[in-house]
Amino acid sequence: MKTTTHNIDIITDLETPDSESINTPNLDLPTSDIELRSPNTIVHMDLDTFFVSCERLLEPKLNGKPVLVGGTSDRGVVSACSYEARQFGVHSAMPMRMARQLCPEAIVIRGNSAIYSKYSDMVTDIIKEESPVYEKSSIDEFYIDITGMDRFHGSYKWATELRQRIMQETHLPISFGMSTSKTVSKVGTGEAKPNGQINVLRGLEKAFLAPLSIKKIPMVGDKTYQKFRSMGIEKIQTVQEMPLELMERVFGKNGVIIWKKANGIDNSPVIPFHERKSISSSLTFEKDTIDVRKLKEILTTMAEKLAFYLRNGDKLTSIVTVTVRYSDFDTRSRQMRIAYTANDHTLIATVMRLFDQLYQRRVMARLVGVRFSGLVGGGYQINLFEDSERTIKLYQAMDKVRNRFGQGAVKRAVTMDTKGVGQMSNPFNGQAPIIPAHRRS
Ligand code: TTP
Ligand code: MG
Ligand code: MG
Repeated sequence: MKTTTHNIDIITDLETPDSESINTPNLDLPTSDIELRSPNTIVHMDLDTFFVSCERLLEPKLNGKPVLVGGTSDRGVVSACSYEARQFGVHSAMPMRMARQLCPEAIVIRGNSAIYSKYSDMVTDIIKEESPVYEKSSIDEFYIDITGMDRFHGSYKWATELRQRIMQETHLPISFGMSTSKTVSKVGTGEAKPNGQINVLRGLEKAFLAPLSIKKIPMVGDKTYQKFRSMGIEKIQTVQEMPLELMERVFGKNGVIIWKKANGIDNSPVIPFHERKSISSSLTFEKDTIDVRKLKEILTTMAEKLAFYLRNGDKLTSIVTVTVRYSDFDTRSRQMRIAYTANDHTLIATVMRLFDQLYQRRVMARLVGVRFSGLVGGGYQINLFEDSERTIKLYQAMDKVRNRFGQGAVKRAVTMDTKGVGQMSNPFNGQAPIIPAHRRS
């Protein structure tokens, strides 16, 4: 079957895309300039032990107890853990087997992602209603730009009231950090947790960060942390005092960014969250077809590739849409809301289900397409609690091979002979940004 057009697009909901202003943090200013030129007020909010808190709403007996949500088999991993469990050294993404050994009295729950998505939406609705500009950066966290609000209303008072409203209406504990930048506010939220709030005043960013562990800087992962430790560095203050050139020599480009973050320099804008932002793929056939097996293979390939892009871009989707255009141009779409995921097996199964419901007319098809929308960022590669450690490692290994040798390097058996779904450049990693900034900071 020959194909004529293949499209992959990132829907941005922008009438006039402004690729210049996208997601390109302007970090080039010295601190003193930033302090003068950055009157931004940014709030970062993150729900406390989110999945566990949802479970506690449904079962109050879990309050005050060590609780783990995650894969319940021995090979599963911990998605969320209560503070009572953290005291035993348990943390997210730890193999469940190890967590159980560390904290044998923990109550382990398999979880229900549909419920977490529902609560995530409830919190989002409140923030949407109250906030001038907000970005949903993962299933349970938000950045809100309230620059200029001081003139009308105390910004700290505003953030405090918003937090109270969220807690009263959803009964979920949430913490926030407020400062002049996203980085400092996010670190602030971490310090305020559990169940707290913090305001880092302008000019005090460096002093606030100085005594904290370098682990607290967003983007310092395990590997980078170990490298710092091998250099004898533990506190952010030491990084603040290091020459920028040294950081660049040791850590490359990332070293410069880490150094700037450590110094509280971060001008990156809050990028408004849009429900409809999406990634999609469609294919118009040169010759219309009625070959259901072939159509399914193409849709599987599309879902697989789009899911790979989501994972590579650290995104999760919550709405799947399948479109079929018949030879008479009659175009039908069907969509389904699902719990946030970036997993091939969930997404392919959903696409197949939608296609089966949709392709009822049994007449020639001219085009098929898949769209993933309702995207959010995830601070982790794969977040589904039902994933076993093995599945997560499998996806990570597959993605690694794809990143090295190209997307065609690893394929599911059913898609092996699918041709015509062309190679696509990675829409999240290339220059083209996923969400254009609607405003400049
Ligand atoms: P986080 O906000 O990172 O963690 P948390 O809300 O459980 O705890 P904290 O009070 O420290 O914010 O993640 C939000 C939810 O996302 C978390 O409850 C479960 C899920 N998650 C995963 O599924 N896998 C992961 O690796 C992480 C980090 C989170
Ligand atoms: Mg959280
Ligand atoms: Mg979070």
